[in-house]
Amino acid sequence: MLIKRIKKTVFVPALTICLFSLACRRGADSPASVPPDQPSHFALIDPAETPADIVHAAANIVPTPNQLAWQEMEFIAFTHFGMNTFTDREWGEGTEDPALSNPTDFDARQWARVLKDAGMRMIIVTAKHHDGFCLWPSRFTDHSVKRSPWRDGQGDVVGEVAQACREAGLKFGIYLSPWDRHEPTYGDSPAYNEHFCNQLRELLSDYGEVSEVWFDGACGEGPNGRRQEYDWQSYYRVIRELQPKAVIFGMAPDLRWVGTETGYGRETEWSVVPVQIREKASPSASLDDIFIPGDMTAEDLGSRDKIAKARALAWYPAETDVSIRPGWFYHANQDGKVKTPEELIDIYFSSVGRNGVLLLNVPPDKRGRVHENDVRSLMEMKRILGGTFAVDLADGAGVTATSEKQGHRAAFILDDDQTTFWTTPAGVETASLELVLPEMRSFDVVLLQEDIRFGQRVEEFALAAWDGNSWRPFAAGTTIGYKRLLRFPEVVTDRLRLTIIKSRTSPTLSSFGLFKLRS
Ligand code: FUL
Repeated sequence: MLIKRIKKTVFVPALTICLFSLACRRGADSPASVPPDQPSHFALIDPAETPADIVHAAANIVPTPNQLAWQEMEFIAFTHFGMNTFTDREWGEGTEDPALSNPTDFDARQWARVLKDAGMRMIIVTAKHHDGFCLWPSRFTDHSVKRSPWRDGQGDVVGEVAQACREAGLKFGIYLSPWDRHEPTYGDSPAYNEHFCNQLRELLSDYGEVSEVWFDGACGEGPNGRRQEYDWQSYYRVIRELQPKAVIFGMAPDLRWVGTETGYGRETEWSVVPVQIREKASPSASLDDIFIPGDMTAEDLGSRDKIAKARALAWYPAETDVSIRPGWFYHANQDGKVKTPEELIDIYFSSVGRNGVLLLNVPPDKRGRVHENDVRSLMEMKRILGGTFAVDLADGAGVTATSEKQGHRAAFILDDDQTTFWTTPAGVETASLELVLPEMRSFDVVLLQEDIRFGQRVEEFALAAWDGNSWRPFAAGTTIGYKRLLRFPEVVTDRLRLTIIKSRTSPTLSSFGLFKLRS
């Protein structure tokens, strides 16, 4: 990574650039990029706050440790598997005979091996989809693997996947559909909420560490014609109590749905966005207590215009889910429609490369194995991405950081043992970073990362290369966030410049890398 090299090769204009130690950064007199008050993952907005105050607040909202750990996984797997795999459907009715669920060669270790080899860091298994069939032997229903001939009714898909993840060093997550078309109490709101919490308790107590709990918002009519009112707050309480390191997706305040199932995030993707909260929220309430799940599918979620109208702002990053096949579940007639490596790579650049986490669904087949066609696409994707990111062409570069404030050149390069990052003094929101490469190099991918431990700040940036006579622009963008990947026609140069044109407060970067896309 470039990070390490910056430490060795940085050169700085005398008097204008300061090197700070980690201790200084975390101390009471921390540099400008650290807000004076305790950084938080959400903020209530007082109606008296000016737009400038709100921008400042937004710029200093930070991820929780759980959100940060989730973001750093970057690429994670979904495995839709269950009754629909055997009935060839996407949504079951809840009336299916459990005997139908009977994989012939179930092998969770094969799932873990393939998905890990593909570069994914976690598997989220569909413990229960909308049809209500449970892939673990729940004590609270008979509609489960207990009544399947598979392993003589002694099988436990959730348990085997959890174990395979542990062995492979993968994180493990669960999808538990609140909408349950089988469960008789569904629609009798208090009774079903209790049933759902019981199932959550089982899953979160019996299978070791769970790193993500996935809730979608689907909510159909109950069998008695009534609509189920989900008690989200009680669900969050169970999860926080039993798995304090887990993040909750979707109808919860930790992770938001990116808004499409295409795998493509927004060009401008803010992790700090307005969220809906209950009226009369007390200033001491936790976000869990006051959060109301809302529609987060709009194109613009976090611009200055949007945050100016917010009552509350939260670190609420995007998870980008998509299936490797047209359906979420396996269908033999889609064996020829597995996404190509090129399509998967385009999705990777448009999700991970746009400040999101890519949640790629790879649905095991009726054998209970990841199908050969899916394996082939995934391995080829991995080969190309692995080759691309193996060599950072910014390695060995000299780095100069400058910024303009009232005519004075000033910038900070902050350094510690784990990471090097770059920021500017208080009030300096435009700046540039110049890389001088050891020789002419050709590249067609730029990687940028903000150090999101301090928040997300950059609103606009541009890149230019020196062609011997002048600076030639070759790429530009808006948000960076945790990671931004840009592709462009090949550039050959030994000098390039990143300009932060606009940011919400001192821009703070952790990486600047250059790569050549492999074929
Ligand atoms: C949706 C569900 O209805 C789909 O079947 C699938 O599970 C997808 C990931 O979430 O809400």
